[in-house]
Amino acid sequence: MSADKRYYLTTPIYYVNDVPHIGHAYTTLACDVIARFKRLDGYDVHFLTGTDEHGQKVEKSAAVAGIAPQEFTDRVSQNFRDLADAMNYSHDDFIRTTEQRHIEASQAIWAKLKENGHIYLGSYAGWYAVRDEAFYDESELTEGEGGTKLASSGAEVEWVEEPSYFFDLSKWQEPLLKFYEDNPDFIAPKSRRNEVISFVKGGLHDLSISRTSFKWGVPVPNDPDHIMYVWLDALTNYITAVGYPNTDSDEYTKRWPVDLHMVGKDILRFHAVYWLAFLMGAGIDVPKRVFAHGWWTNEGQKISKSIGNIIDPNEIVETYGLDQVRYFLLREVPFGNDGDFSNKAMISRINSDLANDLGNLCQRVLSMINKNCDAKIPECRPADLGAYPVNGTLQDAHRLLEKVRVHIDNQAFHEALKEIWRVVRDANRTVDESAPWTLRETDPEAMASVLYILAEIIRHFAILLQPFMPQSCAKMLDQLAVPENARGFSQLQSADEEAFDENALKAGTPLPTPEGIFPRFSD
Ligand code: ME8
Repeated sequence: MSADKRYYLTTPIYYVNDVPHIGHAYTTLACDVIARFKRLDGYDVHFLTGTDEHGQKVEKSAAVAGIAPQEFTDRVSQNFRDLADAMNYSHDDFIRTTEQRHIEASQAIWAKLKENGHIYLGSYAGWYAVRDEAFYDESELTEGEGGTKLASSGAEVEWVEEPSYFFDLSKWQEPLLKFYEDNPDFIAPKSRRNEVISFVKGGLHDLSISRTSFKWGVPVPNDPDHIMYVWLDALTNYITAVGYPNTDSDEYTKRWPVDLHMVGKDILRFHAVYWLAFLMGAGIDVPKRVFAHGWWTNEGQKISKSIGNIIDPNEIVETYGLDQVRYFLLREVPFGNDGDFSNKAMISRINSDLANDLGNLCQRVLSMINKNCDAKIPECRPADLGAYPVNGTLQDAHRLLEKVRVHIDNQAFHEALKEIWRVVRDANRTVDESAPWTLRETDPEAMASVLYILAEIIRHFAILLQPFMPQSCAKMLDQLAVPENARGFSQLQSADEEAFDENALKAGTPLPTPEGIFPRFSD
């Protein structure tokens, strides 16, 4: 496979102290859709997710649970793997930062940074927020209740004073700014790129990258009194997973640099500033792109364990169905913006787009074929091609892949779905205009042609929508008797052909009895 047909993408690795909620499900879902899309489009994909298991926050949570940190992380990391199964994610690897391969990689990047002269020993005195696992300047703090001090994220900070190794981040301001300028698509969306640039322009301080006041982390090479700062350890997971420090290995040379780091807006700075500088310092190629998506709230409120309004993905999947949830999350909110989850919005989206538009189209076309065409794929008379309104819709369906591909490459999932739905709605309109039920009386062969064309249109939708709704599309393709090995994007017809190509549905193929795929919900 040629080098440009490879795609490596990652999710953040999630802190194991939290219960997985809709926010975590969202980021990994977005990556899952891209991974599935690229595979169907002929790419050799590597899709990585996992859990971030070191640091003070996890150590504290384990102490509260009354068990050793390793036992605690073994238990709670499983929650994230269960979520991955429940959401039907297709990741190729699930990394845990407590694994030996990762400890070795983290120590290796540290040694490289040290060897290249970017690490020095000093002592840290300043503010630290355990919740964010981040250091803050006095100027960034506000006064909280009872005289506490709060970081800009709302997390409480504590004063930390201890010996620490530092990374010479202050020296990277100019190289970083030059990199952002030379690579305008590195940070997306644009508004977030501007935020990062102004942060870096504001000046960078050297970064404390080791701690001595607790133990739960990767030991610093040759100085085991120190453990590595959890973010340096965590970010390194992205190269651990492709075999670092074995940079000559096939896996590493094939996969790195990564094509896309998908993150939430809360952790963009760590990826687009610190990670970039660490990699540059270690002489490692840098990522091609970082996309920072927006934040979900629940019925207008911030999602938080303390408020008790966490949306459990398992519960909404149970209520609405897995593919319905997958569709809603990526269709409802322009990817990159913040979004609000509400049951009302979910029901309205499912009913209008899935039940009324796509579901109804499939149901009416497949039932007509079942009743009037002996439950077999009908024949399309060449003379009828171009003669009925459904033909225009067929041409539009042929053009969809090209358009949708661009949106997926821009991580514009909502645009990709909108593009497909324009044609889905059009298909419902042109069935009415082509009126196969009237043709049944006047010209049954023309009715067969119209139904064949509609079945071909549905085949295109079902193949294209697989990344978003894998199970439902599999049902749609089963109902059209499309073999499992004929469901890739290479089976879609390209726009410039006049007649049907060899991948089109074969007349005479027997079809199963149609079944509804997207039930309506009462509002
Ligand atoms: O930050 N809306 O882990 P984390 C949308 N371990 N996305 C949300 C969300 C919400 N309300 N809440 C969480 C960490 N997320 C580090 C990452 S990476 C080397 C280390 C998603 O468990 C979003 O992707 O706090 C966010 O960036 C991530 O969960 C934070 O997960």
